Amino acid sequence: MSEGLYSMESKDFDKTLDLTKIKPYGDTMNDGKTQVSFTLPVPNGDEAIEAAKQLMKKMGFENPLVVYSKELTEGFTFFNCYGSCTHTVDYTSIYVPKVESSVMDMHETDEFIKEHIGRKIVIVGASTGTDAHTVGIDAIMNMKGYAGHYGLERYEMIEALNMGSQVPNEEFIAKAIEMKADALLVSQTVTQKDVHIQNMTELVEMLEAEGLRDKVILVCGGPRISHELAKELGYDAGFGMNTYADNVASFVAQELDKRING
Ligand code: B12
Repeated sequence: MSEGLYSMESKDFDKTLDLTKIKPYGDTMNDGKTQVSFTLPVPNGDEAIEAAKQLMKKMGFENPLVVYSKELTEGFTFFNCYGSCTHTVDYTSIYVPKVESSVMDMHETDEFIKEHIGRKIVIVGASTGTDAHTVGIDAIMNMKGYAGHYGLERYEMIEALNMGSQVPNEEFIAKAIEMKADALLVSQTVTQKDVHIQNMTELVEMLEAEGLRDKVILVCGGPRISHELAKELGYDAGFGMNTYADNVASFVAQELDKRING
């Protein structure tokens, strides 16, 4: 067997992993190989492909390659491109604020609530404002749950009400008052033009005006929500993708315990 090719390659491979300067990995360490896709508002053709390549260079990609281009509708072309990223990131200096609670399963949370709170916790949730996406809040609240994790409605020690989608902030607050909610769960999926920021901020302002903000645990979630953003907007916690009811229930139970029992 000819060993030439293989031995050459392994000798030439860059295997240096420097966590202070990481970049995308394609075939070998530090090659920076990245796939990027975008649409330009021009008809497909040689000029469009050249424009896409020039844009890739401006984005910091060396050797840009357009591997696919297709006119989506008249005057708009979609591109799939490859290139080598020239930028790096210092992984060792990264800090991501996260919700500080230990995650318990449903039974552990129910036991925790019995022991520390001594009554059912009332939780009201909704996809608020103009947002019509229900699957996220359903995943957290519906009895049957999501990906093998039961939702809040299944918890023995949680009284959960899922108000569904497109719930105006006024209605959401009115229901919270009526049910004497301990915690409010807001789901926001559409983030176009930052509509979620406006809507989430409005809720905080309305709760403050009603003198309710400190009386409830305010939690938000959605695919583009982070704990950091949630805190910035005046929420107690924020959860993003791959959240389960376990994460939320554990946080709410432990936070309520802190507030009631110190
Ligand atoms: C299904 C869907 C719809 C359905 C929704 C049906 C329904 N009953 O929900 C319909 C067709 C109605 C729809 C409409 C629209 N949609 Co839509 N939709 C989707 C789609 C395909 C899936 C979303 C979903 O169900 N995900 C599955 C759930 C389980 O994931 P999740 O929501 O992220 O939830 C998890 C976490 O985020 C978190 N979580 C979510 N909420 C909460 C809340 C709390 C309190 C906590 C703790 C955690 C939590 O936990 C969940 C479980 O882990 C996505 C694309 C995609 N593949 O994601 C687009 C998408 C979300 N839609 C999009 C858009 C633009 C729209 C429309 C504006 C389209 C239009 N021009 O009309 C409209 C908006 C209508 C409106 N007024 O809101 C964009 C949003 C872009 C953006 N960032 O703003 C997406 C990303 C598609 C895209 N790539 O463009 N959509």
